[in-house]
Amino acid sequence: MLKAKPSPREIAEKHKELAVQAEKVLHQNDMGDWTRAAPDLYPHQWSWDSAFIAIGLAHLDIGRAARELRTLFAHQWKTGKVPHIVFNPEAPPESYYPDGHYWACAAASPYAPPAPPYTSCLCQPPVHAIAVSRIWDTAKHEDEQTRQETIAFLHDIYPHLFAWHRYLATARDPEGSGLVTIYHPWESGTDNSPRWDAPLSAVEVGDLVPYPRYDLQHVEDVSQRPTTTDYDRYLWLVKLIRRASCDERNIYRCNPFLVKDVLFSAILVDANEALLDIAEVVGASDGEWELIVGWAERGRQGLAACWDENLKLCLDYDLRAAKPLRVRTVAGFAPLIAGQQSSERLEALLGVLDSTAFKASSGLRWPLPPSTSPEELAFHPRRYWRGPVWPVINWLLWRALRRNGERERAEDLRRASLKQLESEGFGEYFDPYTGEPLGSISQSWTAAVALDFLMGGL
Ligand code: 9WN
Repeated sequence: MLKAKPSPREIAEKHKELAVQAEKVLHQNDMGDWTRAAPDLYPHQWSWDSAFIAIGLAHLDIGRAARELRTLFAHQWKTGKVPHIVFNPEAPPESYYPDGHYWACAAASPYAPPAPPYTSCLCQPPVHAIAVSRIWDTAKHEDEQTRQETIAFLHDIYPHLFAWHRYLATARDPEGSGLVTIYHPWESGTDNSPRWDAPLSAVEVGDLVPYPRYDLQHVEDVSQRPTTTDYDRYLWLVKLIRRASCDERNIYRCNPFLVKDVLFSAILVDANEALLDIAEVVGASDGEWELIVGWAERGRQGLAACWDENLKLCLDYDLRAAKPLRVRTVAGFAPLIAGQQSSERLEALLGVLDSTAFKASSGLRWPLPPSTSPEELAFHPRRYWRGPVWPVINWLLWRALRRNGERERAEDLRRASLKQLESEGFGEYFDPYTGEPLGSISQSWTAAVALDFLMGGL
């Protein structure tokens, strides 16, 4: 028997101090209309970070949450793309590299938004419509004026979200596979994951001028960040994308890194469902409604085709090498995030999540899934996306479990996440064995998901 769900007030009361601290982090990183991803390591506006941040802000100030996304979408490209970074012109020099000047060339594209501020020409997973629908859910419990203001926000943002999803369903999926193609590991949001080891190793780095690694100054131990070999490849890919004039067709034709990303694609399915909620409120046309439904269906079919019967997980697909990328990471749970798969597949996915390959791996500080399975050779407990636990991924899985009707499992995940955050604070990621916070401190999206965990997803 499930215990009665504690009310948001009871939860908030129990973890009052965590809520106070999370709010403090968001205030500290607040730039007025947008939020730095982190105070030192990431002094700019990152795309999917902002979506998670808006989800947290919705519990503090709905208007400010809406503004976070309005600011980001003010820099949307004419193609519909939402840039992965909007560079803060006031960021201290020597704080993050590659910086706005490095990307300035992107502004030369006829599709780029007015600059400065400069934007990168990459993108990140589309959590935005999910954030907007969460803002709307929260506003429903507020006074009439807040509700009306939020409805006005939904009307303003809907066409931007639609254009963003259409871009992903077309320019990023010319094959009509239902799966989104990424051009660079930074687009996956899980940059240094072993998911990208094989396609990255095929990237032959040419002439690169020496470049600074400011990121290494902001972590305690350089092993927490990507290696020089990885960074050389990241920067080389950026150079190639610039050389292709940031033009989609050129990139598609020439880029050595071209991968169908299952986590990105699954988030798009979830986001398309969320977009339907918004479309209903704003009274979108039947034509748009049908397109969105079609994108979600195609996404699910695409993910089903990436299922690996032995691993019982979903695998990314390397378009250049024409083969699946066989490594067990949290991205493999993509069908759970997309939802509505067969009960057989759901059971198989839950079995892997609960197994020693992930949550039940021996010696874990909390039963939370490491970003890469400890049973993989590439696993490393402290290196970035190669093993540490990421609260935003836990949030995505928590949401996915609830959407799949797995309320008890979802509750367990939420409880363990709250314990982790209460004990260790708002690190960027955490060592799965010692629990130690790693990477950046005072990471905005970690604080944001803590608030939403506390509010029980209301
Ligand atoms: C590159 C800001 C971002 C997150 C990504 C995370 C990390 C950047 C970096 O930080 O990526 O975009 O320099 O490592 O991997 O998911 O959006 O928090």
